Amino acid sequence: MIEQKHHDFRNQVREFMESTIAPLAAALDEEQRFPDEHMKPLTDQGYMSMLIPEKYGGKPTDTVSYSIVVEEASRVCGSTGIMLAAHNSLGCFPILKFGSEAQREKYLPRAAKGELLAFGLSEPDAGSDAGGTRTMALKQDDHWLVNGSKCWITSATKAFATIASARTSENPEDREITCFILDKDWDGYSVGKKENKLGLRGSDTAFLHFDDLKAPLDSQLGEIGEGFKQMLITLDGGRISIGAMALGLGQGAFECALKYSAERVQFGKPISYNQGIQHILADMATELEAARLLIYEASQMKDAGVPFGHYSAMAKLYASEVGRRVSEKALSILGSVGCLTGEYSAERIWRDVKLCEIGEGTSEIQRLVIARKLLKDLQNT
Ligand code: COS
Repeated sequence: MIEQKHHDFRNQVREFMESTIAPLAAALDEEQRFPDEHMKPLTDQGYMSMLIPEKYGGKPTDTVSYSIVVEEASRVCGSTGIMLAAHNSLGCFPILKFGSEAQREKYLPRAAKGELLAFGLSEPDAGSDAGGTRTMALKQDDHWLVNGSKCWITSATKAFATIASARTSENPEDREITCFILDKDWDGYSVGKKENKLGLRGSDTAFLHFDDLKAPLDSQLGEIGEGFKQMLITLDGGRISIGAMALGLGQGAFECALKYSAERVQFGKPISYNQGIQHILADMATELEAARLLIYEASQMKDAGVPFGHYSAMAKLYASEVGRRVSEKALSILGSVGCLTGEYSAERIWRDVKLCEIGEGTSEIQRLVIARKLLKDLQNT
């Protein structure tokens, strides 16, 4: 159960998203265009700095409020939802949590001003097997020499820096992984071509390449060998935001189908008069509400400082599967018009939501994380 202040906050956020973000959503998808014009309004609202303390220029909020922002952004525009989720949870969080004071002072004020940060974990051969990183960073006298490539990077062409994982031992048996903050303007850092995607087409996804990139020694994030855990801890939080994104997308599809069912007349009455349609709408609403409760609970657990990794995996798993199911049902209710682009957002949502079952860990990985926790708890009883 969330507090009244969160309901009030949602109303404010919804008004902003509907007036400022929604009008461009269909065009961004159609043109595969990143919404540069949205960055200032989102920054002014504080949505680019929800996890950044005030001393670095941020407007920090609790995690329920952050989830509401990602949910409401995604309700009208999935591409904006994923950009916010990646920047806050995967870009700002690890610098705040694991960075030195100098790193926080260097990066967080820029991030709070709306300059994007990216997160480089995935590689062509290291997806679910996040520890299979092949990118190498070898320590030289006065720098790290970084070589490798990262793929599926959200905001890759826009981000001014990326938190990237790399192996720091030449011994292939050794899984020593360390994280680095790599600046876009360093020699050897380059961005591949923007991907042409099924959904979230307004979000900016590309490869990053590091070719003999000489990173200063102080680009190292935290301790040597701690990178894998840092990445997984970061994903524990990020998965709440991907759940919130799926929830917002599903909510958008549901509202579209509900409204249409009350307007569309067949056999002399709106199709919503049919019990068959009513039952589908009831299931959609119930599943969305259950997903919402899981996401807010995971958010509250994170803020309470209790272990929440298995819970964020549950929230992401459930919300992303609900988002997919709900958007598919919305298409069925809309029928042929649902398959057209333009007037109704259902087909765009159906394409956008699929990524929520893949990004930041597939549904299979979420089940693995949850099952490991269940079995570990059993062992400890
Ligand atoms: N937080 C902190 N530490 C964690 C952790 C977490 N959430 N999960 C695992 N660890 C620790 C383990 O405790 C273990 O520590 P020790 O070596 O000290 O014992 C270490 O990390 C290795 O863990 P494990 O052996 O479980 O690693 P696996 O290689 O089996 O991988 C999974 C575990 C599959 C859960 C992990 O690789 C994963 O989440 N993969 C999906 C990655 C992903 O989401 N990719 C998409 C990125 S899109 S941005």
